[in-house]
Amino acid sequence: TRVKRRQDYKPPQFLVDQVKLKFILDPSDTRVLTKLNVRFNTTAYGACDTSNLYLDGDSEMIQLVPNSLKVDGRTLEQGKDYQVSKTNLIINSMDGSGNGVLVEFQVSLNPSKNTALMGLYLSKNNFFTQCEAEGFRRITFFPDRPDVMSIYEVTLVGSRQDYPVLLSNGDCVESGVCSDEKYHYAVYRDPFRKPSYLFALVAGNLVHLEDSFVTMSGKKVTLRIYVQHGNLPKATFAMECLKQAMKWDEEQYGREYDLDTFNIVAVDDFSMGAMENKSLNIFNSKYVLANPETATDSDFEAIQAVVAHEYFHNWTGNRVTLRDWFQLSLKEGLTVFREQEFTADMTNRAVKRISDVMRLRTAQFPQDAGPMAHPVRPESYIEINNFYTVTIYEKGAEVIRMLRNLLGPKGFRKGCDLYFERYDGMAVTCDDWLSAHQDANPHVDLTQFRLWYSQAGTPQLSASTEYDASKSVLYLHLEQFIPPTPSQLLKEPMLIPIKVGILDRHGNSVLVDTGDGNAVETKVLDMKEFEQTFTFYRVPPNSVLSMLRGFSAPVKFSWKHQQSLDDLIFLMEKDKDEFNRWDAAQTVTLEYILQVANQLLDETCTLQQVASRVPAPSKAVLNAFQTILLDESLEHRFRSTMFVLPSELFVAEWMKPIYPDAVHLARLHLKRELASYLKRSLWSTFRKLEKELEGEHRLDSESRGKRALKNVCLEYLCCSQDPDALSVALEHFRKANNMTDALACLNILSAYGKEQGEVALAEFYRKWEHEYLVLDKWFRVQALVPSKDTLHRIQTLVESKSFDIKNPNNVYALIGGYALQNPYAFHLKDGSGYRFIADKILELDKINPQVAARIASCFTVWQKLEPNLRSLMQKQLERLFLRDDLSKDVFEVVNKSLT
Ligand code: DPP
Ligand code: ZN
Repeated sequence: TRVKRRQDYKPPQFLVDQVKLKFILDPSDTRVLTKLNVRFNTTAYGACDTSNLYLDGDSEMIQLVPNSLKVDGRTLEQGKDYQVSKTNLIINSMDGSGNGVLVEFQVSLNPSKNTALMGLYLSKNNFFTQCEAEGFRRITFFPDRPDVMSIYEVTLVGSRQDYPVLLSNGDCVESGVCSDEKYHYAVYRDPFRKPSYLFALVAGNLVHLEDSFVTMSGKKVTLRIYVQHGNLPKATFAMECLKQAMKWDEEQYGREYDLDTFNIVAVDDFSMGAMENKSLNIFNSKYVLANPETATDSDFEAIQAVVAHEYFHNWTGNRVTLRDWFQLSLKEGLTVFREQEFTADMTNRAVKRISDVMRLRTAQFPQDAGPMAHPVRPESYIEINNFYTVTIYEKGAEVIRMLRNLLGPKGFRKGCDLYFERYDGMAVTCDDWLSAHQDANPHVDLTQFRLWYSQAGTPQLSASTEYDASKSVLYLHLEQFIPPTPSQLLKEPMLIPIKVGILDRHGNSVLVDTGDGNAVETKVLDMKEFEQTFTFYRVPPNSVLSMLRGFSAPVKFSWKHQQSLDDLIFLMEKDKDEFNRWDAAQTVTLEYILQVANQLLDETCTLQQVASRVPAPSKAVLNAFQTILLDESLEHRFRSTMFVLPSELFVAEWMKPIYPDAVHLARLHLKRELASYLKRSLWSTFRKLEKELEGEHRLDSESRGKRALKNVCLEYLCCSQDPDALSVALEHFRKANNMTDALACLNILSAYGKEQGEVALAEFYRKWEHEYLVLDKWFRVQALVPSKDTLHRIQTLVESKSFDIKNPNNVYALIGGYALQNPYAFHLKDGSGYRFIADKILELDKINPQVAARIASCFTVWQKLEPNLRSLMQKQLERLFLRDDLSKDVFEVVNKSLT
């Protein structure tokens, strides 16, 4: 298996100016007539007599139709003029002068067999494509790399009855009925040059919602969302989001949409979230379809984010695209950042920031500390599909955020403007992105900042202070350490922007005065060395530092000498920075959970025994939570977020080795302690909010916040299995008029109520049996039941008629939920959880390697586990490794995990 390296990049030998494709659509034998105008790349290589043309093509998917290959009209002979291998088509002795040459051929393919959902495939008898990253080579032979950009003209021919809708990128320039009147056709032209990964087609029996948007220069754009029959009313929310996103990108970045139509198509079978194909976005239906009966508040928020994300790609990804796949974060990190800012503007900035950081800490930090750790711009890969990661996306977005903080909003905008102006229509690199910002901001030196792109691993930042009372001076000593990661043992110090504030004992802001004559409420310290001391002047005694406000850098921060509980509680209650109030609560609870977990290790004990064995959480902490719960001046949503304890996955990051059961018990113990101390306030808050929410369902952000807090209260009330609380939850479940409440109750009941959980699950199933997206939630709820019996439940469910292992959403919900998000149920002492998942990975690998590899990432943690689990997991990895029929995708994960 070949490793691809960034350093080996070479420009393409041949360019393709024009692509003409004609699809004759048939479920089992689709024909693709391909015409390519190619030309030797003399700019990069100079002219030569002749050169071989290599076209990528996956021969397992596509067959070249015999005698169809012509060059400039001359039919070529296989073996003599060209060869076809497993991975490409090589045409010998092509003109190397740089003049255009016409290459024509026909391929046949079988979309109905395409379970990998990469290339052209069928979903519910409709045709869809997914080409990013390397799916186009499963449609036709082509130099399938993002730096080959072409103008496309696409003709679709298909049955009028089966495929009334025919779509591709760009504008429809012609359509009509074929001479055989059973068929019709449509011709699309996309005026923008694009890489093959942005090609798309859709053909099927779909309906659409239509709207329009007038751009800032007054151009009217037709917007359409295509869905299956019956789903139209569920598309209206996504349409609103699309218009919001279009407007926001004009206002914030001056970016206008550039074609007359913009289409979104929803599909149930899709390996990822969505895809930004030029003017024809294809979406996993769960990020399009929503109404309050079937979708939760979080679903609505996810739809808003994903619709915006894909739309924003039109500039960050499509107009300016990637030179090679090592640059993936150039479009993804930037687009995630844009989407996060958009969402923050549309909803609640602090809460959005908190939820993004939760995700980073729960998913990205472990990745950055494990065998799959890679820099934001990776140096090598075996399978690029494995690099659509939280590091490329979420850490990539953090890097952009730091850059903007470094340059200031104006400087950042100047850099972005220059980037768009300079590189429009080009395929570029992360270095180009930085050079645009450097050139637009000559007063800032970005040299050291570049390390964020090349060094993997989460920097660890530790701090201590010294106070000189006689001078009112506070010294802050900082140290950074970047842990070794695969193939990167020694690291250079990074530029870490640290936003700090100072509070006096009463909670008033103290101006941060570093002696530069500019004392302000918050200041960004640029940490550049391994060790560095910062001095603050005019600091009153007993002041408290508020570090890393807004999470100004993606680092693991800690105090050398643990911060006192008093200080943490003080920050929780008084910090001016809402993010840091939440973070102080996280630190307080994390430390307690760790303390308990480290005391339990692998002792098997009940929660009652835990309670009698470990110190109770401090009254001061419990009171602080009480104060927050009852503080009406705080937004509901923020209060509910304060009660989300650090996830088991995040807690495990801090435990060496990891005892998953101890983490689970310790966390649940704290939850129950909080619940019992706050019982009365939880009830009163719950009742109050329940009243306020009575009547018609509302989707505004205040109502969403109320629901979130109400359901958090209910969860705490039920976590000790109090029968009264559980019956309220069941009643609440039954009368819920929206999915947010129904699902929250279902989660609570299945986690904490034995019989009530079963009853609710059965009722839910009967009600929603025929709603595909809702059933997916039903699977996930069961995958997440924190019980040692969950495995049996999953084993039954995967065999049930409702579960389809070919459907990625089903797999992510049930198998992924279990293996990746439910440590307590997954880590079974006899290794049966691991064995089951390894079996499923092998089964999935034959169906959809990309999905299989994502599931396989649950094994990357093995070296950090306690010895028994560690060796059980290792066995399953070795079992996988010994197979000689693994896909590149799964092989890469397994191989890296074992080295
Ligand atoms: N480029 C897609 C995204 O929007 C993934 N294929 O992230
Ligand atoms: Zn994206």
